[in-house]
Amino acid sequence: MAGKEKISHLRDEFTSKLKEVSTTEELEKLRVEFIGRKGKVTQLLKEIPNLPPEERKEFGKACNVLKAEIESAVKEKLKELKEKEKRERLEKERIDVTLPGRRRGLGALHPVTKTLKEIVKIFTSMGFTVAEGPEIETDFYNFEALNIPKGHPAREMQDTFYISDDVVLRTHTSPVQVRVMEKHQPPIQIIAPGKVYRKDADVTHTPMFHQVEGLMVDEKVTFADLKGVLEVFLKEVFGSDTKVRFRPSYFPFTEPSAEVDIGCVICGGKGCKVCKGTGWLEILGCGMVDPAVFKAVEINPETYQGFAFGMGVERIAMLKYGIDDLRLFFENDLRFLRQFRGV
Ligand code: 2NM
Repeated sequence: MAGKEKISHLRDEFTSKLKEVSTTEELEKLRVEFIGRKGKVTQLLKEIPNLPPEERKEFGKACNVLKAEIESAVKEKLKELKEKEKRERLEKERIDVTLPGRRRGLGALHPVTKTLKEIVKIFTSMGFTVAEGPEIETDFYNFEALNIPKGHPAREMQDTFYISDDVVLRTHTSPVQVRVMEKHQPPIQIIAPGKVYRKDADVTHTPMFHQVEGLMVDEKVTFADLKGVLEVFLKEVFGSDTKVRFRPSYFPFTEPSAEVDIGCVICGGKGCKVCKGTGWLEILGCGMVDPAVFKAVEINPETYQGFAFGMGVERIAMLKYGIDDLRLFFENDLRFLRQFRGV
């Protein structure tokens, strides 16, 4: 084949192959195939010495023209392909900014938290202030100052977690009230909500539960004040029709002491499994602060009287929401907890 024909043949071959190229990688392969170091055009240039001398110049020139044409065609095509690839990439990465965002599922307060907050709200609306204190207490604040000396049966009754001989996990929130009375002279009107710990675990007892205790101390505070405050409280929590009764009882830190029952919220007083056929539910304990407690905190019992009360939050939450198994509060099963959204 004559030199000129070879050149035009190569040009046609390149042109038709270029049409098939659709990626930058393919284009680079094609460039190497024609004008790379061992490429077809480069190969032609190497044949120059074999040509008759008069043809060499023209043939060399034609080869260089073809090489230059290929170079510029490759450059042109590269630009085109890069733009095309960029367009495709942008299309793939496109996001619809008008799409609505993914909504976060709304959480719910735990039923114990809800109940605790409601109890606190009722008492603060009656003028009580929230007081807090340590969950790890000394024997003095948890027992001694509350008229529960060593050897007193209430110590064994309360199944205490001991950290050392003298340090315990508080078994009630009364030590908070002892600390307040020790620091402040009356008038005192506080509630102490929080976690308490007792060493028992069965179907109706957990080693940690929540309590709210209350304390009001002033001149001339009477049992009638105690009755009034607790009746208002119980009618707020369980409804204004709720029946309330006071039964004599015993606590080391109050005298006289009473337990308070409400008419059964399950059967309405007819008698059922929850109230064990009595029509009444025990809901809290209370009494007039024993003079021995006042003496321990240097408040003069001749001048001041006070009432105190205490209740378990989990028990109130169970009755309020009709929950029959205490363990549900501690399993954190979302199917249970989600039912308290918006309640
Ligand atoms: C109860 C029942 C009766 C009580 C007594 C005191 C204090 F510190 F003033 F002595 N705080 N809480 C008390 C009284 C608690 O819980 C069932």
